[in-house]
Amino acid sequence: MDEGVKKHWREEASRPEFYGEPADRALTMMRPRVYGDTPSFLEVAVAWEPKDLEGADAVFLGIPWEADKFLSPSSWTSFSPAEPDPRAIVGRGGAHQAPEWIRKWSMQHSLQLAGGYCPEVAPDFRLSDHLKIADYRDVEFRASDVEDMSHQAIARVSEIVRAGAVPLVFGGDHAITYRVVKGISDSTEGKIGIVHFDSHYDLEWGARLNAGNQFARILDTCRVEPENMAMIGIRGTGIFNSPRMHEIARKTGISVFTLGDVEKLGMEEVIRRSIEITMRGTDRVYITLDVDVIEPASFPAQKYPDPFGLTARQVRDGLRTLSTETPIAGFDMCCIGPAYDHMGLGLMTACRLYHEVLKGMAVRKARRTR
Ligand SMILES: [Mn+2]
Repeated sequence: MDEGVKKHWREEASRPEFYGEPADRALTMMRPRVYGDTPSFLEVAVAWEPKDLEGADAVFLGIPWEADKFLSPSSWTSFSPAEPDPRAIVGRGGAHQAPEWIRKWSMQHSLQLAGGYCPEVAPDFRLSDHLKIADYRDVEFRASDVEDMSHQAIARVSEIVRAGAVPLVFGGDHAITYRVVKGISDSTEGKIGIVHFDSHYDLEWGARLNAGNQFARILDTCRVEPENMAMIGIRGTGIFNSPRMHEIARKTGISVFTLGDVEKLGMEEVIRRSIEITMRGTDRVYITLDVDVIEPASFPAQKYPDPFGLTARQVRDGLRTLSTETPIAGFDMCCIGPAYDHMGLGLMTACRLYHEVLKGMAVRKARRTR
């Protein structure tokens, strides 16, 4: 190694700025916490009230809601506070624990140290140079009260949207998607398209809100048309899919890309078509990701695992293109079961997928302002 370079390196490394922020601040205990010892996502600034959202581009929000808990492989209950059973086979619980654990695993990407440095985008690209990001903590609600949770979640999402920011949400089970889209739809103008990554159609119909009928609610009460909706990764032999659900998708005009379609066409082409579908006559695209669409070997933290899913890399590529090429209305990831993870594998991947959406938004903004 050149002696001059070596000397420069040694001197640079001794400066606090080498890590992006003064080291004494970065290493202090006074780092952002949303509750207890739980850091904010990526240790971004915590928003305590609506005025803290001013000027933000992206705002994280947790909705730690889970209903329909399973008590054993053969029985389940609605709105029970039961804790997840690590031995559960059919019914795995604990999606309400995901917001806390995603935030904890996000510390390894903390913006406090390197500002969200992304050398794969450009040698000098940092998230914090392009986006103002905040964490608006978790929605609070009366335990097991789905209506109270709905009202609280819709209100918090509306505050984020009215501040001009994009809500990036930690579920919860898939019921939370209705509240996020409703909050966006109620506080903005224009139509919204939806990209839905899932192994399940989730096309149930029912008066009581749950994690399988959220899209019927969305299509019925939000500014979203079935023709602007694309489902990606539908597969499997699970109990939640049926030929009749496929028929409903076809009749309403929802576009379905099964796992077989993705394998045949490639993710790039599926995303290209999904952008066409979801942006036709709309202003923005909402993305919802049920993690059971991903191969469970690389994402064990799942409530409804099924082998041979999409690879985490395919999902990453899809999120990357969607967030870079379209104006995102919002994003949520749901049905994560931290109790079933292995050495943080799934939670780490979840963090990176949120990171990917932020990166896409930052690249898009940098392009616009250049
Ligand atoms: Mn699913």
